[in-house]
Amino acid sequence: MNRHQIRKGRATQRSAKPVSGVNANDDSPSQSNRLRSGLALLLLGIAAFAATFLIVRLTQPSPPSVTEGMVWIPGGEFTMGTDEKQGWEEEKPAHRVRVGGFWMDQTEVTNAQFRAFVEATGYVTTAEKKPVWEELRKQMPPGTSKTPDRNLVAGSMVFVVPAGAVDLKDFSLWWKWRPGACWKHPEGPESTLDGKDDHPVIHVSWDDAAAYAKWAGKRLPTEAEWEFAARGGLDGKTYVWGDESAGDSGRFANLWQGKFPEQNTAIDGYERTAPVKSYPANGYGLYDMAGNVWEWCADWYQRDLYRRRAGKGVIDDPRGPDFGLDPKRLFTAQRVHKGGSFLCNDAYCSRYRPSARHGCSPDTGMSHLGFRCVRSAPK
Ligand SMILES: [Ca+2]
Ligand SMILES: [Cu+2]
Repeated sequence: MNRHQIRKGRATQRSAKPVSGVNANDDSPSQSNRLRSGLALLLLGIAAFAATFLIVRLTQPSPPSVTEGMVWIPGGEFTMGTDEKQGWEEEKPAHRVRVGGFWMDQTEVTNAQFRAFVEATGYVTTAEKKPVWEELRKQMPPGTSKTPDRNLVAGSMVFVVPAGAVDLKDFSLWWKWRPGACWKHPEGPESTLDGKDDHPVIHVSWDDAAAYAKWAGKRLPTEAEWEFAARGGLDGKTYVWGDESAGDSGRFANLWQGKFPEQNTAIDGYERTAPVKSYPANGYGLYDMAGNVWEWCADWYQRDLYRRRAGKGVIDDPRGPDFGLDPKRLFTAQRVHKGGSFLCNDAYCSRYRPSARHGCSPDTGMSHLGFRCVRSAPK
């Protein structure tokens, strides 16, 4: 889905259906003068540390030190995609891929982290800008008539719980274009981030995520890096924690319990986003690699990519295709996102598995879509 299909849907709404120690192990010296000189050294040390700390603080602006809140992902060979029954067509077939080591954010980028970026740079996100018709038009079939100006308003896609049971084939029944929705106002203009500093930032487009990453001295992960990291060293498992289905247990991740999309029992404690680190980390110490929010990857999305990789042996550090192409949406180039969200459940999409993948136009923001960053190993 993209901003524009929705807007196009609005335009024709009346006629058709819209759309992240030090070990103090020194024993006490037996003589008091040793103790005194030791104490003096310690105080000196503290003073020197404080001075250095201040200098660093004052001379280095906002971006945090590059590996703060990150973990080292060792890299290696793994099985990407899946042949399992739960897998969707675009996840098949399973194939062998090798990635090099890299640093990865332990958590999804939070509202507090994103705010630091916006305050330091004055960055304005895609969802806060009035859409430009000339840009939208490139994503539509030739000859599409102009979207009325009244529909060209800043906003984003918000998940809205429908009043009752709905046709699961029609996502426009629970995804609503909401003018004024953006990262600061996740449910619409009246909503705020109060109490949500440690929740993942949402309503960020791919462009917004890439801009944040650049500012932080990082980059978005490739799809292969993301999936390798998500698996946490468990090769060929269905879930990031192993083989046990999450079901309605609410134990493993922030997912959907109850009947999607009209009834959310939130047994896991959260109806929408959850603070990062609310659920157990995977084998590499990464949190929320399943559920909570989808995460943008660097790659362009092509639905049939894995079929074209089949039989080609181990693929080395793939960077994705040169352009995005989904045969079902010919005019909309898409970027990959991974990991599923708080909306995922087995009955509807089951896309909280590490092999699951999805595409979205780079200018789209949604209330279940965020990101995290990686950093290449120093050469
Ligand atoms: Ca939940
Ligand atoms: Cu899902």
